Amino acid sequence: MVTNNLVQISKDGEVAVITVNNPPVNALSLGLPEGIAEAIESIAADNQVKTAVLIGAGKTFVAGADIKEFGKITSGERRGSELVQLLLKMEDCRKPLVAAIHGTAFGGGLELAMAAHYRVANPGAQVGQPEVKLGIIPGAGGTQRLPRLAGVAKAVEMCAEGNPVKASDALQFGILDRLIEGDLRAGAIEFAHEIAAKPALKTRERNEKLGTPEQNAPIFAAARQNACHKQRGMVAPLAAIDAVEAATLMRFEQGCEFERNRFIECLFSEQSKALIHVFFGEREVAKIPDVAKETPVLPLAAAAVIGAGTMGGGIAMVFANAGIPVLLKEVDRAALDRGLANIRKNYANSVSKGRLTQQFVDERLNLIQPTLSFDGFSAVDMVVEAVFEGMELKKQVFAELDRVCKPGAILASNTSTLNIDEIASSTSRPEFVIGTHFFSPANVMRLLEIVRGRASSKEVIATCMQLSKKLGKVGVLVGNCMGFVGNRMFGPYRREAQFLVEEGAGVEAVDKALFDFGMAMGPLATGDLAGLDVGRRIRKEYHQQDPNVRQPFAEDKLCELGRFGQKTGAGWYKYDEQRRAEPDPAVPVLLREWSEKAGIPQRTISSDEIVERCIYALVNEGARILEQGYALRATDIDIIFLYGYGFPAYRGGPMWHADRVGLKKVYHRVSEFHRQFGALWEPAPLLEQLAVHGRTFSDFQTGRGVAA
Ligand code: 3H9
Repeated sequence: MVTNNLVQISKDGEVAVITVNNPPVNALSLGLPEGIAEAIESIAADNQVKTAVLIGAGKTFVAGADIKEFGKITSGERRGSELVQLLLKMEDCRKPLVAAIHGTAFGGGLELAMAAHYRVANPGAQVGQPEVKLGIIPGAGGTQRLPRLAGVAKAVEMCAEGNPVKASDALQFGILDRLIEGDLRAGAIEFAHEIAAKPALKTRERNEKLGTPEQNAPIFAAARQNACHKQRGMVAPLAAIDAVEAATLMRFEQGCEFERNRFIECLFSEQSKALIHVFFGEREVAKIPDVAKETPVLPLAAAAVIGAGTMGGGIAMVFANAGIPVLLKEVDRAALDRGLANIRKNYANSVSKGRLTQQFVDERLNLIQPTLSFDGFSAVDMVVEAVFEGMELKKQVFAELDRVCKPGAILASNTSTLNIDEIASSTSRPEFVIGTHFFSPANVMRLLEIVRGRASSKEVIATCMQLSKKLGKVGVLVGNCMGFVGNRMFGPYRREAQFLVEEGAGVEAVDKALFDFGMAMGPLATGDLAGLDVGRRIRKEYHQQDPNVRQPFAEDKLCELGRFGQKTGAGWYKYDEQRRAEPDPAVPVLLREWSEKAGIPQRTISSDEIVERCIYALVNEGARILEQGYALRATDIDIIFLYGYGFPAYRGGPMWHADRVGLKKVYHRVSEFHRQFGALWEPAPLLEQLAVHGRTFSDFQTGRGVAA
């Protein structure tokens, strides 16, 4: 029996099985709630049916509302309350309904399951209310039913933080009634027989876990504090907490209305639009126009890393964490021992913070095999080179790898600045050479820039894109230009931060303005963290000092005083032994002196100008990169900045942010800065063109592949 093409009903004796079938994730697209509602009506009217099981076809139960259809709600085309009505109908059904969950019951999917009278799941399933990650809150009673099943504290945590919960935990919290090993459908039918004669419990009438105001007050206070700290600047987590609080203070219907109003407010917000862009963007970056989905990937069962410094050690941990055995090579025993000690220290920190278990760490450490020679390299499928940043040294390493590695092994460089084609030229197999630019700390940062050399083969690209997922990273393919995408854009951003303090802005004022904008850290504090000497080395190696173009000098001068940042206890700030920053009164005095000598007039600079100068410097360079084809899409640049540089996700990334501000306005400000500050601010031709034609970066998709 079929209700519509998305929902089917079959029967197993007295148990009806309602199967939802909307691949790939059974999202609640238009027609699906309606189909389930029809199915409920038909089983209610069928005298032979005593109970029903609701189950998903394919790899998952229901992963939520169809995010692509939110636009229909904001445009007024759809009310979006079909689901709310369906859930009431399900709860009111006199015949007990059992939701049978595999894969994920997320968002509207969990809301659907909670409106059933019972829930069973297989042990690998996960449940969650991840809406806040999309800048919204549950909109179909999730904040009202979840506290009734799981209690207030758990519901607040799940709705405000949005993280998934394993089936075994969900059982313990009362969200699930039973775990089913083996065949879920059969187990759910058996369960349905068992409960057939029991009452059909309505979740909305189960008030015993809602607590008292005295019990709940500290829970909500702690949740709000946590949200302000961990989800700084985001509106949805606080709205989700308000909505769960409403569940404890109001009748169910009123609570639902409260939730609905907050849901709609959030759905219309800029933050939600930005976060939905990020959700699809994260998936879009995996799509490379000239590398088909079917491109064969190379086997990747064993790897090697050259260099056990901070980056090399971190990269070895990343492979080990993904269960891939990895050789870690250094040139001398002392360096190798130092590298291993750092890895152990990093793991020990994670254990002490409760993020990893000792057993996990022991298993991972066993996968990292230290070595001083190339023995064993002939057996690995991929090598990542992470030696000191110098072309001659890298070429020597790659020539050696070419000699010792088997044909077909991928030779990757972790360079952050050097030309991949030149590195590849030292091998006889440039098609197997590629850049894999990890971000520090490699075991934490989610970005992996995959740098396409002129000769990198499609199989090698496809393998590295797939590998990024396996390693828990977001891989973004970029072209081979100086600094690739991220660092090439970050340069002008940090340059402006320096110019601003040279013109009279305070160090803390610059960092605070960008922190308040939402950046994880201010640009000057970031310099201290990375080491001011690192930037100086790169500037020395690559920048032809054109006397007609203004260059920042403050960081070079700080370096001359031995102030390299956190590692020397002083840079833009001074640091105590725990590397806690404190403003250093010596710095403004030095800055005034240097600026006076350089003849730079001092003035008061607003926080708006600070943000515009730094962020539009990013955007202008991003426009050049996009036009030159070094990034595939504006979205790719956005994802790079979110996962590699601490750009706030709720602003969608620099290019999305510029689109929302309006490219006309951005172009206008960039042109003003050009007149005021000179050549470095020349507007990118693409920015000008899009602004003049009233278009956006999102409209502009090169679709021609990344330039090699
Ligand atoms: C909500 O429910 C609001 C409610 O309170 C009710 C309001 C009234 N919609 O991630 P994958 C696509 S808000 C549309 O690569 P995986 C995805 O874009 C929603 N499309 O697979 C991709 O498309 P493509 C709350 C969706 O196995 C394809 O499916 N729910 C949706 O790595 C495969 O996805 C969520 O936030 C969707 N809801 O991971 C859950 N979900 O192939 C969001 C996925 O064209 N989804 N797609 O690129 C997820 O977390 C993951 O997709 C999931 C599967 C874990 C389910």
